[in-house]
Amino acid sequence: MIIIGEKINGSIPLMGKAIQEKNESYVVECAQKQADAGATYIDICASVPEEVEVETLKWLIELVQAVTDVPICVDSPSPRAIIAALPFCKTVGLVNSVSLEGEKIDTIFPVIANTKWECIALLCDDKGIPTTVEKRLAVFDGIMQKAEEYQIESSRLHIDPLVETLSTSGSSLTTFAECTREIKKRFPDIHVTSGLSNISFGLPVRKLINQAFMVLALGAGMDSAIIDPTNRDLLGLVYATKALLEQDEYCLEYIAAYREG
Ligand code: THG
Repeated sequence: MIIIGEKINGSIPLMGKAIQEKNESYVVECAQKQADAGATYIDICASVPEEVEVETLKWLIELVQAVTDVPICVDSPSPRAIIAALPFCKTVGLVNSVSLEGEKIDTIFPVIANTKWECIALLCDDKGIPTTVEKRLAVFDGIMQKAEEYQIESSRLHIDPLVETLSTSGSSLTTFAECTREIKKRFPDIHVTSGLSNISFGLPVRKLINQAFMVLALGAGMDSAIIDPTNRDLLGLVYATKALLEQDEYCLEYIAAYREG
C-alpha cells in the first residue's frame, strides 16, 4: 500500500499558520511523525499566493529532507510551480498532479518523460469532474494517450478517479469504484489513489464514512491513498482489509503493524 502523508498542507489551519510564521520545528516534527508512521511519500502543498509559492515549496522541501529520506510528493495547482520545485528534491518522487485541465499535462509530462518521477493524474478536464463512469474513463483514455506520446510507463502513473462529496453526490463511491475496477483491468500495473476525505464533507462522524470508503475502495483495487499516516484507526483498517483481500501473505504486514502496539 502506498501511503502519501497529507499533513504538510497549508490549507490545514495549523500548518497554514506554521508556514506563515516560518515555524520550522512544527513542519519538521510533522515530517518526522509521518516518516515514522511509515509514509511512502510526504505530500507538500504550500497553499500560499503564487508570487511566493516556489520559494515556500523550496523551504518546505528542504526542511523535510533535512530529517527524512522519504520521497516528496510535490503538490500544487500550478504546473509551473511544480516544475520549478522538482530540482529541490534530492530523490525522485511524485508529482501531484496533472489532469486534462488546461496545459497541465503538456507542461509536466515532457519534464518527467525521461526520468523516474511518478505522477498523479486526476480524471477531470476543463469542464470539471465528469459525473458518469463513461465520461470519466474518456478522460482516462485522454491521459493514457498523452502518457504514450511522452513514453511515460503506466507503472509510473497514479490515477485519482476523484471523490465527490457523498451528501450531494450519492453515487460518489460507486462511480469511483467502477472507474477503479476498469482502470485496473486495462492496466494492472497502474496505481489508483485518492485523497478520500472529501467523501464525508458535511456529514456527522466523518471518520466512519472515510473508513467505509477506504474498505470499499481497496476492494475495488485502489492501492494508494493520500491520508494522515499517523491515524492509527485508518491505517489499522488498511492492513486488516489488505489481509482479507489476499494482499498480505500470512498477514505478515498486519502482524508487523501491531507488533509494538
Ligand atoms: N487528490 C489529490 N491530491 C489531493 C487531494 C485529492 N491533495 C489535497 C487533498 N486532496 C488531500 N490532502 C488533505 C490534507 C489534509 C486533510 C485532507 C486532505 C485534512 N486533514 C485533517 C487534519 O490534518 O486536521 C484531518 C486528518 C485526519 O484526522 O486524518 O483535512 O483528493 N491527488
